Amino acid sequence: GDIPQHPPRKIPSILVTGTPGTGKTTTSEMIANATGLEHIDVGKLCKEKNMYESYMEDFDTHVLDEDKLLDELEEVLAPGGKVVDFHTCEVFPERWFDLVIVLRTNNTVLYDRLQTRKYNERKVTENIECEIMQVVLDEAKASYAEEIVIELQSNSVDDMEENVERTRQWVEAFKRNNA
Ligand code: DAT
Repeated sequence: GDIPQHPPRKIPSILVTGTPGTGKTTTSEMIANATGLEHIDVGKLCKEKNMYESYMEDFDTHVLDEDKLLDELEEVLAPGGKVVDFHTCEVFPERWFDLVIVLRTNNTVLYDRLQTRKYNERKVTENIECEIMQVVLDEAKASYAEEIVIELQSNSVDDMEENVERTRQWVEAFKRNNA
């Protein structure tokens, strides 16, 4: 018989991804407030539960313990109703998400945001290059069905508010269609 694609969900789960500084956490928090979905900040969770295998000093970056993270999130994501934010998306199973939002920010705006964060110069450059090369967008397109991946500009507060409102409407439609 047919293999079910994912368990039927009445309430969707959304992944918000993008290069660091594009606005994932801020936007996800606003989506959670607007929709009642629960915000899961994966970066914060990794820090709190120390889900790292090692640390790369040159890149000022921790290497993720993916197995530990996936085990932790599997139960949390099972019932749906989550807005998950993380800077990479290829680690997650496709079945977890009904919508994948990739936030995009132009170089100069992103540069300023990363400077403000006191990232070292190498980390700033890495992330700007990642954004220019649209690494996360390509990753999302390679990892999820084309029709559930959307790219949204996140350069201004107006952009952010529009993105949140658009997502709120999408969640309402999903709930109506799956009631
Ligand atoms: P991320 O979670 O992708 O690393 P963030 O939500 O922490 O990004 O945002 C980084 C900073 O930039 C934070 O001070 C909020 C600001 N910001 C994010 N998106 C924005 C937008 N669309 N317009 C204006 N400021 C934004």
